[in-house]
Amino acid sequence: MSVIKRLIAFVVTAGVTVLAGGAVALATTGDTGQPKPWQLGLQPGASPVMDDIMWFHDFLLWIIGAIALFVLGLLVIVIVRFNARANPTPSRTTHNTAIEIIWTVVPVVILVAIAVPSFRLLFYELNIPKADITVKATGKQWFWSYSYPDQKFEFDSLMLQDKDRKAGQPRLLAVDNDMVVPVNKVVRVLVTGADVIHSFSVPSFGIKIDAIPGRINETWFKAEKEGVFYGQCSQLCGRDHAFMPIAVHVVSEKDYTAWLAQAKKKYASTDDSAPAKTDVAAVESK
Ligand SMILES: [Cu+2]
Repeated sequence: MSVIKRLIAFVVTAGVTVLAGGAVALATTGDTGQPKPWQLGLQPGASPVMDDIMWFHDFLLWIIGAIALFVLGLLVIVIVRFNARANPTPSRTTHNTAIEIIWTVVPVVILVAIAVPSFRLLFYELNIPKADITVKATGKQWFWSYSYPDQKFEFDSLMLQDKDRKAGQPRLLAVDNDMVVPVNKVVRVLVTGADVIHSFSVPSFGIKIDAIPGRINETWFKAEKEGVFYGQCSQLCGRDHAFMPIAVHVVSEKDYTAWLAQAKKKYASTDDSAPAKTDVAAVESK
């Protein structure tokens, strides 16, 4: 019996050590807004939704870890105590009511414990709070267009080619025209596709939603930090699927107002029904 106790103690200690190590690694994943080499865990969050997603992820990791270790412990016990040499005449027992009740009730309790925060998170993501600004993102082969319906302008956002990148702009992620939003404001994002299905995804904000032609999907985020946050089209959409990144530049309220004034001049179209200017040549020249 003491062998088993020692085994269980070892398994539990090893498990706690590994999980604690994982938690530390998760907490120290460095820069925001983009993935980094040797990154472990999720990209650091910059919105309340992503904070909750990360909490839920870590919560699940503990449960999964505990279950895996428990099953491993049982397997080790079986291997050590009930092999043919250690246990030459096996028991003929086939039923044990108490154990059968336990292995039915305990998984149900675990699933309910997971379901409650899971649904809470789902509703938090889906119930869009009163929006401060609205941006419509349209996925096109192969770039994004952002329109600010309240301001009546729209512009295209194309990936920067290597020759055009400035220092600090990440390869395959930086774009010519960032989507600009103010910090600490609820941004409602309307998402649609102009040709095929794309997907609008920004990991730091915890958002990923399909851009479907003929339909408008909506999601929201509230960026809590200033900076540039990158994402990518996350639905296979054709040849240049990998080259239509998303860059969201979160700025202060003051800078946002300044940007709006300048953007209105730069992108304004006198005719609302006119299609947005599309830089097809830049896409094709890749
Ligand atoms: Cu796409």
